[in-house]
Amino acid sequence: MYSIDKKFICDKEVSIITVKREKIHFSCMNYGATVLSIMVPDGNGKLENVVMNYQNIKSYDHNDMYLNAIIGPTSGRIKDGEFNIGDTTYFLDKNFIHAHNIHGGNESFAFKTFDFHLKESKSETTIIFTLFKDGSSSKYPGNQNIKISYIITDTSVAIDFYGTTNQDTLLNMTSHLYFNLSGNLKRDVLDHTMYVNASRYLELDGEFIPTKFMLTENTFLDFRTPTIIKENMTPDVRKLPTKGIDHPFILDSVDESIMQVKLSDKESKRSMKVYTSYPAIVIYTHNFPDEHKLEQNKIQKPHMGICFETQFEPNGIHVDGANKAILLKDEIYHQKTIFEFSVEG
Ligand code: FUC
Repeated sequence: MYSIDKKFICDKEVSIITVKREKIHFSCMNYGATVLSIMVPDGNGKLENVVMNYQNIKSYDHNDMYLNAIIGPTSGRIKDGEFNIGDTTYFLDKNFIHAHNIHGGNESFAFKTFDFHLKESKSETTIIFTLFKDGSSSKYPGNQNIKISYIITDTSVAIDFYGTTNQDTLLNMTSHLYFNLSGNLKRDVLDHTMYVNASRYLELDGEFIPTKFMLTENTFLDFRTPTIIKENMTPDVRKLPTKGIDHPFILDSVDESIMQVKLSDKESKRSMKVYTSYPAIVIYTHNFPDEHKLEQNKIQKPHMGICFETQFEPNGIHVDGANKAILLKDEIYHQKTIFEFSVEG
């Protein structure tokens, strides 16, 4: 069952789509193909929201945290905001410390209004968002047809990322969902337990630019055995320039059937498993809150959410040995990420 409502974000009319299935309520809007809430049961069967969301819909207008939005054409930072394909250099917006590109710059998909339609069957409801990116008004080459689908079953939300281009281009899309399994943001995520299938990560330079492959072993980024987040994210780690985890984890084996992340909250008994066809996940522990209030008028504090931004290695075009995320003319871009919810313990 689904319903569609209209609201205004400043001068933009947006559609809010709400899907209600027995054990999951999901809501999103066509601005940024942004998720507004995901409600799943706790150990007592109580449905509560497990993503951060703003109190006021207007806060989503060009939100600096990219809260729950779809990001593209590229995710993460691109050094100096430029890249080459063949003999051509492309210059992007330098919207991170006026030096580098982050999350696609001013033309980020997070700030676009998508078209949409829905499909529903007994086992799933699918919201299909489509966007045409016109190469003539873009800093990225090519016209692109983008399709982002949210597939909601009784226990999972899957995101299907699809795109085509008529010119070789860079394409690296992600979802910037901020999870918190405590339910309605009762606690921060530092007491959540996390497993990540990654023995390598990308080191960041002083300006947060991913530079080279390193081993997670003996670092605060080693979550190959399930670990309470705050055990690794010590006060010292929270004093780093990143103020917590904000790193690309390189998955040990890439296959949509492999559980790459497991996040659990003992108190609510909620767990979430992440599956993806992408080779990397940027894990970000919400280290830089903004000034907007969250639902139930909550003031933001660090680490109230955690993002699993599945993607090709950010800045891969400038990193030796990384996926470059170049999509060739007439090639098809197709990746999938699944967030699966359960109750355990
Ligand atoms: C993540 C991080 C950033 C940033 C942003 C909102 O992808 O890598 O540091 O703050 O999202």
